[in-house]
Amino acid sequence: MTAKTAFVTGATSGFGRAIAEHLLRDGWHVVVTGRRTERLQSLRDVFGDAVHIASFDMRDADAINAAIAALPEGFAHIDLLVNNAGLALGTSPAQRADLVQWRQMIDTNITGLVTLTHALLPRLIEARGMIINISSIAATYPYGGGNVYGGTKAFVTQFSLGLRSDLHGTGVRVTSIEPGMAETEFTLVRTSGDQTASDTLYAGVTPITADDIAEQVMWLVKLPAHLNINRIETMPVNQSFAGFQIHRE
Ligand code: NDP
Ligand code: 8X3
Repeated sequence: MTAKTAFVTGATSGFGRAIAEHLLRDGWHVVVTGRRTERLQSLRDVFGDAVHIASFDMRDADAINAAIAALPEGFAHIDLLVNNAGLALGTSPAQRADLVQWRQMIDTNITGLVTLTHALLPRLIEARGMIINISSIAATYPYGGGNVYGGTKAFVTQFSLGLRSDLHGTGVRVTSIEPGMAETEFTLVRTSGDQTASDTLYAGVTPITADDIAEQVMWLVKLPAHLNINRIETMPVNQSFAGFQIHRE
């Protein structure tokens, strides 16, 4: 049987790398993307010809389209798109936030994601395939300093539901995965490389792991073709909700 092909963005680290590895171990062909090409090469070193490296910046539409146009035979028919690449930058309240960081989150998490999805939709429809978008609990639950990051993830969740509507009748399935606190390089990136801040955030917690999310992806891809899981929201047991804040005059 011909191997199925997945396109996994942000496969250099965290969820994306774990998702790529789980799919590869299950016999899939995987197009892996990210800016740090040497990390993508390390996947190819382990999994060989089942891996196609497409190194580009999600903010560069021309590079996205060129990478898709250059997909070799054996990787051109896409059965699964995992829109995972993304980031949070900064934890400051809106009134002290950096506009450059805000724009980078929007350009990556929203504009890059929709550009890539738009380009791959014809292939996904032809394959009666599946789209898995990595959103976040930040899409639903606001928190101080989450401002634009939460806004980008609310977009990802709502875009996922909208895609389901538009793709009605095509057989293409769409799921929004919405994880809570997970230990990856996410906080290191968010804090511009502050390892202490990252270690402090996860101290005394058993966070979600990248493998936990990869296992959700594997569960989704093995479901019978007549089922669509719209959203999966997951938190570590150590994480839950806090109340509203009241400012008293
Ligand atoms: P990591 O920082 O470990 O991984 C992020 C991935 O995104 C990397 O592979 C990175 O690749 C890629 N990426 C970021 N910016 C770009 C860009 N401009 N162009 C191409 N690739 C890019 O974090 P996670 O694995 O945690 O994050 C994966 C997704 O999960 C993100 O969308 C994040 O918002 C979401 N998420 C994370 C949670 C968490 O607590 N960790 C919880 C909920 C959702 P490279 O830098 O090599 O380009
Ligand atoms: C990452 C989870 O709660 O840090 O999307 O925003 S959170």
